[in-house]
Amino acid sequence: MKCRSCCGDCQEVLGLGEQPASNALLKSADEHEETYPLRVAVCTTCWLLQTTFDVDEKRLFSDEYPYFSGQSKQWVSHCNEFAEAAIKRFGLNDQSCVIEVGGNDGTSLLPFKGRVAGVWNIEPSKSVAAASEAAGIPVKPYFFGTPQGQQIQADLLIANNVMAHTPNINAFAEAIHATLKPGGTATIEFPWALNLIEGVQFDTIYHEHYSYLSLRALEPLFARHRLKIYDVQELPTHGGSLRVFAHRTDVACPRVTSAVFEARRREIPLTVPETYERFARRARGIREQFWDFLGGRYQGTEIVAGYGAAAKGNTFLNFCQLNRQDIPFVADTTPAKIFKFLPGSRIQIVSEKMLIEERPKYVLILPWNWRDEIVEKLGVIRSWGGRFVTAIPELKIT
Ligand code: DWN
Ligand code: ZN
Repeated sequence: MKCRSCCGDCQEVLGLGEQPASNALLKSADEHEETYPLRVAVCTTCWLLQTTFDVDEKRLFSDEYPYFSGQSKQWVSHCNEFAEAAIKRFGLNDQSCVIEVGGNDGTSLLPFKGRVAGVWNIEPSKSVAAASEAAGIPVKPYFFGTPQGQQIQADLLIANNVMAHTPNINAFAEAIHATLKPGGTATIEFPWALNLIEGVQFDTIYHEHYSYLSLRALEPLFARHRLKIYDVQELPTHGGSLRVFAHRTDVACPRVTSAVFEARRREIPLTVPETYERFARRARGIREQFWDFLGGRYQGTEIVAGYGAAAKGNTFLNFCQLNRQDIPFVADTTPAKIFKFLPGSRIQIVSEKMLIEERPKYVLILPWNWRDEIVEKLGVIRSWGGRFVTAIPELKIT
C-alpha cells in the first residue's frame, strides 16, 4: 500500500484481526455490526505508522460518539494547565481567537472562555458538540480539512488527539495553515508513536486512529504545507504524548528549540525495521500472558471485571478474542456508555456501583493510562481482597 502522507511504500507491521469501530457501542448484545481488517503498516520513506484500511470517518465519528473528554479529572487539569501556560506564552488577550479542532465536549476550551475575544470548537460529532454548546463553547460542526470548512483564523489553534483521526492527513495539514493567522501557533498533541512502539501500546491502534504520529513523520508533511515545528514538549497523557508547536513558514518563524533536536534524536529507532518486528512479537506475547492469567484463576471461578469502556480496551479485548464468558461486565462512569455493549466482545457496560456490588476478585483496568486515578478511586475493592490488573506493557497485578 501507499503512504497516506507521502505516497511512499509501506510495510505491514502487525495484524489485529477483523475489528469493529472501537467507539461503536451496541444497544443490544445481538445487534449486527460491521467489522473491518485492522492492520498497521509503516512507510519506509517518511516512517508514518498507519492503518491499511480506511473506514469512512462519518461511520466512526457518528452523532452518537460516546467519548466525552471531561470524564477524567486528570485530563481536565491537563487542559487547565495548558490554557494558563498558553495565555502567558502567546500573550493571548481580548483581541485573540482560540480554535480547537475536535474539541469534543469543550473541556479544553473552557479555561480560555472570557479571557480571549472568542473560542470556537470545530467538532462534527453531535453528541459531544451538544455538550460543548451546553457548556457555552460554540461549535462549528464540520470535519476539519473538508471543503465546507468556514474561514475563521486563530492566534492559537489547538489540535489535541485529533490529527490521527483523519484519513486525509494532507488536507488536515493544509487546513492548519489556512486556519492560522500569519503569526499564530498551532499546538498539536498526540500519543507519541515512539512510546506506542517502545511501550507495546498496541491497543492504541484502532480504526479511529488512521495514523500514529511522530516528529519524524510530521516534519516533512508540515513542510509540504508551509508549516514548521519549532518546539516540542513531552507529556505524560495517554501513555506518553508529544505536543508540537507549529508556525507558518510564509512569515517569520520562532527559532527551533533544542527540544526538537533531542526528540529527533530519540526517534532514530523508528527508522529501523527491526524495531517494528520486535513490537509485533511483544504484542503477541502480551496476549499469551493474558490468556495464561485468565486460565490460571482459581478453578475459573474468580470474577475478572473490566473497568473503563475505553476505545483502546476494545482493541485489546478483541485481539485477545475475549467475551462475557471471560469478562462478565465492564464498568464506566460515562452516562452515554452505561448499559450499552462493547463492540466485538459484546460485554455489557455497567455503572461503577454495580461493579462494586459484584465484588470481583480482579479489576482489569482497560484504560491503563488512567491507572493511578482509577486505583485511587476504587480502593474499596481491597476490602474483599480484590486486586487491580493491567495488561500493557506487561501483566501487572497489584
Ligand atoms: O483518541 C482518542 C483518545 C484521546 O480518547 C479517542 N479516539 C477516544 C479516546 O480513547 P479512549 O477511549 O481509549 O480514552 P480514555 O480516556 O483512555 O478512556 C477512558 C474510559 O474510561 C472512558 O470511557 C471513561 C472511563 N473512565 C471511567 O469510567 N472512570 C475513566 C476514568 C479515569 C474514570 O475514573
Ligand atoms: Zn510516507
